[in-house]
Amino acid sequence: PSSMLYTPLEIPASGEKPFTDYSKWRLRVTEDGDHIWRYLRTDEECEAWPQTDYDKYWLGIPLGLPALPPPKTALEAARNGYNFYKHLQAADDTGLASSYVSGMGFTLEERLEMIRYLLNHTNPVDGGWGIHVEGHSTVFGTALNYCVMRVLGVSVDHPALIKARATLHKLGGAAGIPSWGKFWLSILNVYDWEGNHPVPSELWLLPDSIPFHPHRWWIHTRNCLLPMGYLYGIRFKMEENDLIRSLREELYPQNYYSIDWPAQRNNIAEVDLYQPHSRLLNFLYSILGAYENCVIPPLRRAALDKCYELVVMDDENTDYQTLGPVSKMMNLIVRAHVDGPESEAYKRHMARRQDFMWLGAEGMMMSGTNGSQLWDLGFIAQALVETGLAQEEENKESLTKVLQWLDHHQMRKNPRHFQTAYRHPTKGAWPFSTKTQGYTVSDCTGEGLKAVLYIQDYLKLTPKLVSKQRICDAVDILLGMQNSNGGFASYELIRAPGWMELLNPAEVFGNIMIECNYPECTTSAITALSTFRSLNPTYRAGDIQRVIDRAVDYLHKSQTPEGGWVGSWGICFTYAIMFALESLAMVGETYGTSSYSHKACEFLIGKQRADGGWGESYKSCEISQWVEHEQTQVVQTCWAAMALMYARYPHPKPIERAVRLVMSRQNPDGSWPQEAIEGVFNKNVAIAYPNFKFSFTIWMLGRAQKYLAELETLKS
Ligand code: LAN
Repeated sequence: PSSMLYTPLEIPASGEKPFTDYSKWRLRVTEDGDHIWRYLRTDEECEAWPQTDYDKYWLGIPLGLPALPPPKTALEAARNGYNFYKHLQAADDTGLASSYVSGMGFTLEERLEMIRYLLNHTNPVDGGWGIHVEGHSTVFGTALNYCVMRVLGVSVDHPALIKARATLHKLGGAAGIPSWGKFWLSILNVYDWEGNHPVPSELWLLPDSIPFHPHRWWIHTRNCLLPMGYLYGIRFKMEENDLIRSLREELYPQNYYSIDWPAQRNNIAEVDLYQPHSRLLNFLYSILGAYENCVIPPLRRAALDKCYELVVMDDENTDYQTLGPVSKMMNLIVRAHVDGPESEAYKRHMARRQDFMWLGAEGMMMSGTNGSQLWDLGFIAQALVETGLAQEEENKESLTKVLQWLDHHQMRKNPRHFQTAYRHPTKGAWPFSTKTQGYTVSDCTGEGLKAVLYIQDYLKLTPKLVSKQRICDAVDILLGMQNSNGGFASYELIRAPGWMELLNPAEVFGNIMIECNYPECTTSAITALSTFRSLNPTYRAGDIQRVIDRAVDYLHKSQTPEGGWVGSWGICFTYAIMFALESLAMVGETYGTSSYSHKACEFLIGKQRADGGWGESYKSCEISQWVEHEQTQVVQTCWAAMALMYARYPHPKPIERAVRLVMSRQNPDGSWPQEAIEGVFNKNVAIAYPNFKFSFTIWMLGRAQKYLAELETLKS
């Protein structure tokens, strides 16, 4: 409603300094592992709830920790690293009242810090925004973030917006925004629905057995296209108000009211285009476009009802977090429209939105998930055990907390709406973030399982919290996630044929229509199975052997002619090679024994830089070819060195040089500075994993200490 219009704000030209008092922000970590940033208003509140080290760290406030004794060895550097990282381990605040911030809209402080985040991430050259923080300016990034700034209360003549607008117009204006942008602008009523290709909700009424039924699509794609189908079907749009009318003038170089909207459906700005439509898709769009002119009302109604039902099921399965932030905000609109702003659903959605809002030193952003809790814990747990740091008395308490967390967040049953919501089983699995979100991910289950086994079985110092039965549940889930050609996908089995990719409508994302196999996911799954088998040699031993054999076969076949593997979730070859070589080593294939491993090591060695490190750009992921980064990257140097060690690379020099590089970048307090972005998704979008600079450094350095010593003894 128009009453939702925010008051205009006076915003400084630069976002360098915080717009709110950073000493008043607190990260609340609930018993269920949710992360919620709160702004305390009074001094009494601040006194009663002092800022923790992890609050300060993420806010960019110096912790003032003393310099640690300068490390002389790799292990000492790893120990210093964990000494620091431990300060960021959160404690549950089971004591605090679980009252949710449930105002409508955003608080003033949140608005200010979101504005500041966007100001801090404009492209320094042209003032636009890209599809991710390191990308070039696009119409998608610039038009959407421009709208966000305006909605939040930034005035039309703010210097940053003047510059962004000029860039947007130079790129042709918002008319050429890619399809998901067309969708959001239409929702906001600053783009005509006629300018969108149809999003047919009727697809959901097809028999489930049809090869292209939407339940067979990759889960993120279908969970977004589902509420999109609903909102397109009813042509939902925001009520017109002064801001909307003004945006219609600001976003376009031409007169909004004279735009030929149907002609915009295929108008995608050159700078944005990553994956052009296939001819098949354009052909289907012409049929669907004709159908939109003569929809059969009862059929549309039935389709919309089915979409709504599925939206509700996803809301209820995830306690209103939904699968991810994009589907979440779309579901929220559907529920607001159908259930109304007074409904419980609406209120829960508002409350749950907080789980996705993250405050960093540069302001407030929305994250790609409600955190990366399991993922980060899984790696650091294994790192501590493998390096021996876990056995050190001072880390015992911290490790016990890790195990408790892993125990709490294993899913114990299948989702409430299970087959009806087309869900993959969850019993026994671990999610990427928390069990409330509750989606099985193959590699998260693998890393979660390994972490539990490492702590419970390799160390004798902790109670066994996760029972044998639950461990076996995790094994069962993993065994059930292998695809017919031996690989593992992300959330589910591959449910549709490969040609479905021809229907990718999103222009800015690659590989999103169906699940596919990933070397990374495959490795996490089979290394977990193998770790399990070494401790429990009798349980489903035959199945485990078969799964591992087929997975290794998949890895052999997916190696590129140059010797690498293409990574899909981290950047890029460096990331995937680390995983693949871990898998191969597990079945005895190393540098000395396997041509696959040998070739991969040589490939990596060929990329080592003069300073001893590695650096690969996110652009590798876009084109599936190695692209060098301008700078050496600590995290990638660790991945590469880990890969060489998995492969039992026989020459110490390259590993020693990597160790020196990583140690040279360590701060006196044990931490490492943030460098370039680490992760990626859908080929074209980079995403941050800020804890990798701790887990992989500690892990690599600790392993290297042992590995280099071993090589030394072998030599003598
Ligand atoms: C993630 C993050 C983790 C990642 C790994 C576990 C590393 C991977 O091996 C499997 C896939 C998974 C779980 C993954 C899938 C896609 C996610 C959820 C993300 C990259 C984080 C954000 C992204 C999601 C699609 C972002 C929402 C944006 C849309 C455009 C839909």
